[in-house]
Amino acid sequence: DPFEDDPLRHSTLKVHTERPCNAESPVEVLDKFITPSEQFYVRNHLWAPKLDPESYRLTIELPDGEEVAYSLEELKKFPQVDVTATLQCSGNRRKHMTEGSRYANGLQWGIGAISNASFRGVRLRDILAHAGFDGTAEDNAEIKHVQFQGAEAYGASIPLEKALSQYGDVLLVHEMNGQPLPQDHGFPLRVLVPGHVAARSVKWLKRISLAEEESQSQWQQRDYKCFGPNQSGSDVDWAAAPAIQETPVQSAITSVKDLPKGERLLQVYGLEEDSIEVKGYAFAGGGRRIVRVDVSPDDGRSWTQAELLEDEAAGRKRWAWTQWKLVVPRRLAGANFVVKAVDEGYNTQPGGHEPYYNFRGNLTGAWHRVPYKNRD
Ligand code: MTE
Ligand code: MO
Repeated sequence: DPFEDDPLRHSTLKVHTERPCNAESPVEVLDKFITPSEQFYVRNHLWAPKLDPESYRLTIELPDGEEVAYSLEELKKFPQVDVTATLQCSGNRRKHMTEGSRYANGLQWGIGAISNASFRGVRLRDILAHAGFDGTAEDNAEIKHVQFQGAEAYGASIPLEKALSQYGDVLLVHEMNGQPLPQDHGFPLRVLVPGHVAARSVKWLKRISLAEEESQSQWQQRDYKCFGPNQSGSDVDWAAAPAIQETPVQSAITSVKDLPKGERLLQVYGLEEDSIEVKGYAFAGGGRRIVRVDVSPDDGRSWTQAELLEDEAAGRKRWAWTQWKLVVPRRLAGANFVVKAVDEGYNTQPGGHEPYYNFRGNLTGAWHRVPYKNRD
């Protein structure tokens, strides 16, 4: 039984499948800036390897085939870097694409295949330089990708440019929220590729290779790609679409609640009236900041701007989600609340799912609608 060493999981995780473990963060923690590690979503394609930190070795394969191996102790001697980053599965909100359009293949995730944590580790570029791979992406024109191999069979790759960038913050992490990485999140070492789809942040990292080609794994070559709304798995040229790396703008409503007397809205309208508090998250890939969150209390007829909550995020770019909040008078509420966010490139989200339907249900990002009453 390959799953016999899988860890116990927190009872509040919303489990989609147990073997392999695929579980969402519970909605109660999605409106906290830092997700507690035991409630961080889990996305495993296979089992969760139980690795011995003493005998653990990371192997780096250089372009000429030479291999350099590092123990955990050796890796921890490099400068330690903290990065606060959101990981989002490519399938986050796939359920909404299915509901808003047609069935999209894969786990029917709600809004919880996303979480945010502080990570500590060493810069990949430092380790590569130490292993003998120095210089810029331009200096190494024939090498285009950094491939990562996990201890089970999972593999993925990222462009060399991201790996070597001073501003890329690609880390080999051994701590999450101030503790050693939990087993489900890649103990003893995982890659953190902030701003990219979480599929590239390979857990239980065993091997790094510098190559001309992307990873040949199905997770690089097939699963995490998007096609047109009319295309299906039987008629696409897989090689024609690029593997997902940076991700588009995302936002979701995590709660809509009537405020109790005493916390109702006073200041804006001059009198106390029944009010509703709406909260949620917004996130953009590529290190792009969220600059605005628009919320509609009436299905998109009228809009108002949510307050973007303050936080402390480490990193050379904005790798973390932004939490937001809004209080609106109840008299403005229609059947549904709606949210959409805008990033610093003025990118925003599509109004509906149909034009963005893709048969794999990747990168669902249409406006998130939540009924005011009867919310599940
Ligand atoms: N790494 C390995 N070795 N095995 C995996 O199954 N899943 C990937 C990525 N890295 C995976 C992996 C996917 S698709 C996602 S969304 C993230 O890990 C999930 O990370 P998490 O479980 O820490 O939230
Ligand atoms: Mo994922």
